[in-house]
Amino acid sequence: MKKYTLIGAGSDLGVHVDGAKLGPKVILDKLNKENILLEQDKNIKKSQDKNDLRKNLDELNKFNKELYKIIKNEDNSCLTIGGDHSISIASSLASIEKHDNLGLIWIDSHLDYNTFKTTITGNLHGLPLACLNGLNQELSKFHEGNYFDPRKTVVIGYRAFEENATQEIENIKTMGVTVYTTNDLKEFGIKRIFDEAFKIVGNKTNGLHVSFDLDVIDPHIAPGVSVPERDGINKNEVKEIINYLNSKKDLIKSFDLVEYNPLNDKDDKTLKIALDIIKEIDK
Ligand SMILES: [Mn+2]
Repeated sequence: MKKYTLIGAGSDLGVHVDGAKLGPKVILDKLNKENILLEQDKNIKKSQDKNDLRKNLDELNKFNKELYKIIKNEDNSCLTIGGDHSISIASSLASIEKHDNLGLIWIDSHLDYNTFKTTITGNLHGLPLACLNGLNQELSKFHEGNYFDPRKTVVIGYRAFEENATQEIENIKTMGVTVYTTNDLKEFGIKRIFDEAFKIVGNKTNGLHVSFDLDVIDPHIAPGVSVPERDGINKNEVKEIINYLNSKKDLIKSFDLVEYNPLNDKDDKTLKIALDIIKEIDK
């Protein structure tokens, strides 16, 4: 079975809530496996300015540039543990640099498809997926190669409808990304939705990058995230998704597990789920 190189990406520079930067170390300490841990500079004071629509952009770029270098130089497939979702800019672009023409499956309750023009908060973890399709390149100056083709990019688990997301939805529709909602998963089942997703990303591809944001899970089950969204998927559905992904292991060139925030967790519920997912994926 394929083993991943475990990379901890301890940054919460992309989000106003603190804590996700602590996640990777907590997880990696429990796993007790060889790993590489990158942590954000402890002296950084995150931007608190409400009018700042590029919060911590320089600091984030510096962190991601370093992460990108580490993953690009790693021969093995990488399992990158976040950190907020902005770390996936580095992990997935490093992966497409190594493998070219990859597809992308983004499992998340949010679209992460804002641009610098449409973000109302300036929290940059709301922008990474748009960046991976070639928008927001100020977030990826360290990368000179190809971006992910939007027609081979799929979001699964979206449900943050109550947010002011009109512009974001407009962005993602215009680009031609396929989006499946949490309701789609509940109505049609994991297998059917993932079969379709793999058809979209998988044909004539060198493989794909999978990015799993823990906030796709219901906050009653996994409260330890920075921006929880109610009515998420349950434990069995998580299990079914991981089993499905394991059945396609050869196609998956790199994997992220992001947004674990130990400061918001209750009784280590989210930590246990994160550890289970990693143990299943990396066995
Ligand atoms: Mn996300």
